[in-house]
Amino acid sequence: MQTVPPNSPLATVDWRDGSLLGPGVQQSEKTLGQLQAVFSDRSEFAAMDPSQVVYRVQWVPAEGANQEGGLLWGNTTIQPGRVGDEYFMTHGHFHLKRDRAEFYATVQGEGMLVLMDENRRGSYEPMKPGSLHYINGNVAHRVVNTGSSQLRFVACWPTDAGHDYGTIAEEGFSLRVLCRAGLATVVRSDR
Ligand code: S6P
Ligand code: ZN
Repeated sequence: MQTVPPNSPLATVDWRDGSLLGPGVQQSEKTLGQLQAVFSDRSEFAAMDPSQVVYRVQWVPAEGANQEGGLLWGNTTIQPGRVGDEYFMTHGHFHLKRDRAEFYATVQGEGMLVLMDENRRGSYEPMKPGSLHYINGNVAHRVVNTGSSQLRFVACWPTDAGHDYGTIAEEGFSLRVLCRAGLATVVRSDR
């Protein structure tokens, strides 16, 4: 009988921090300067270094670009920090294909997953190591690092979901997470 050789796994996840290793792994980073549209305190923002990295993303495509029915796996690492009272956070987005859902699971740190539907109804879920979050389709999502260390989470989402950043850049989220008397506090932020 002939033995059958195995295929190689897509990549390796280091479960200590969620990071990915492998030839197909891609990465990007967002600096403070690229997040000008999202922080509310413009004068505090202007005094900060725009080249400072706020978060890094890794992902690995399992199928070709925009493949309907395919999935992507990735992770995000958000640095601790604030612009004035507002914690460092991701830009946040709707999916371009609005009905595409997503999973997030927290590996390290603490934070908030901020959600908003297309009628600007907002909600949020605390993130801590092990917390699993399901993001429905048609819901914008952003992660805020409310802790004093890195916040790291893994994610799985449809290959053809895409990102609509423009709607968030123009209209913002309806909730903001601010540090008030040392505590992470969620406030309404309607435009
Ligand atoms: C992709 C998924 C994440 C984010 C990442 C950065 O659908 O939600 O990988 O891309 O957390 O956030 P943002 O808002 O800059 O894409
Ligand atoms: Zn997403």
